[in-house]
Amino acid sequence: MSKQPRPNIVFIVADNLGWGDLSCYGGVTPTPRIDKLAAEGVRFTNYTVESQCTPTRSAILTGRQSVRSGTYRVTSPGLAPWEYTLANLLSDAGYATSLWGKWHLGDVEGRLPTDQGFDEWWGYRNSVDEAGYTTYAAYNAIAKAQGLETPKLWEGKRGEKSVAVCELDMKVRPRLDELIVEKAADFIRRAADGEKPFFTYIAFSHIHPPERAHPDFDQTDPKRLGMYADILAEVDYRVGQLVDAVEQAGIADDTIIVFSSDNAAWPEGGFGGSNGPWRGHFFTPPAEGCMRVPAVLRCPKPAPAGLVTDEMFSAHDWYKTFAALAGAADRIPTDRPIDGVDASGFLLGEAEHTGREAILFFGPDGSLMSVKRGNIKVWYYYSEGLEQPIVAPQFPLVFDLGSDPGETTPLFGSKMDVGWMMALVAGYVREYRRSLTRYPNIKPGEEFAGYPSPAVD
Ligand SMILES: [Ca+2]
Repeated sequence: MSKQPRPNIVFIVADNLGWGDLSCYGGVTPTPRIDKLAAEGVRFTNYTVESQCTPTRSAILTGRQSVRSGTYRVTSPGLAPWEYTLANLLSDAGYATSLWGKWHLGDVEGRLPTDQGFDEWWGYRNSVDEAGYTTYAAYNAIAKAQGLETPKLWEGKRGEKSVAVCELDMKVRPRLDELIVEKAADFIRRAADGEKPFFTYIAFSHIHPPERAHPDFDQTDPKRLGMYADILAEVDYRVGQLVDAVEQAGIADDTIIVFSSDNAAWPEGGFGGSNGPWRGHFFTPPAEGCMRVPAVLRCPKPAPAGLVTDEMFSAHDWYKTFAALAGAADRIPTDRPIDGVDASGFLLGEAEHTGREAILFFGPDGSLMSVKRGNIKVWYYYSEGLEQPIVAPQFPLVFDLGSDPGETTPLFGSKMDVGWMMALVAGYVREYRRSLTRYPNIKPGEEFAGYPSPAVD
């Protein structure tokens, strides 16, 4: 029985989980709960994110390329309060909203989750890197001498100042996702009893270094040999706990559950992970292994079940899609470029395509690194690793992902008859560049107040 005409949204995002990590994507560590979610819903095999944590989270919450918002790298000061986040939009449409776990879109008052449309939050302002700071005697000595605030976990409610609740350190690290899921499940239970539909954004700390396995998963199964596999097993279990919370609250028929990742794994870093058959990793933009990650979701019936699709879909597309599913498409701002498409028809089984035909991929320096349209992929810039520069080839590199998923053989050098492919994707580049004359990109940290209205131009 449907209490709500509008669906609840449980949006779970893992940190640095690769395309090939889940068993439903061919991974070797079993992830039965996530696989079941996919089997009951949709599994995207061609889901694209941005190059790092902050950019993808910015894209999810604004529907915009992060380069437009000045959030194209992890050191960004975060989203300008002017941005109208998915939480703002759904909140204005009558949703209860909450965020649990990682934020990473601004660490100062005025740019925290409760300043950006969330009713409540609990988690950390930046990245879990900071959990490792206090393991250094030197850091502790400097923090003490200079009166620096050590990394903290925070909580806040809309209209109130966020407060630090405890240290973010390696003692709490193994239990972080247990705590995140406890808080999120409690919210789901409370919201299920409330009058409003809800949107909850649950950002796991796994699988981002510094890592430490939870005691319940730390070499507790003889089939698992290492920490990455132990943590993957935990990620799966935590997703299961959230699915159970939804089902036990009796709202499964009214609730969309999404599980995805924010960026690729970094197996070359020595810790583990798999980006499947795709070339490269977290630090090799714009290789496919850097931008393509898992995304599965389950929509209320009669949406498709067990659909595996190679339709293009991107982090930017949740915004318009959720707005449409919430019946709030009229709240999508018209005073700024929104790059996402509305794929609600596809998710409900009413349309054959998502509506996304191409994706522009920007690097951590804000440069337009590549365009992908179906299996045609064109690189304008690339990097071969964390310690390598971003360079421009003499000619753009053209790949056919259908024949060459590993992007091993640029076609121009071998065939030379691919100019039409370059011309085809150049149209999307021109369209983006044209938008900049009317809507220049916001600079990182800029106190942006809005674009002049057309009448003023
Ligand atoms: Ca990440």
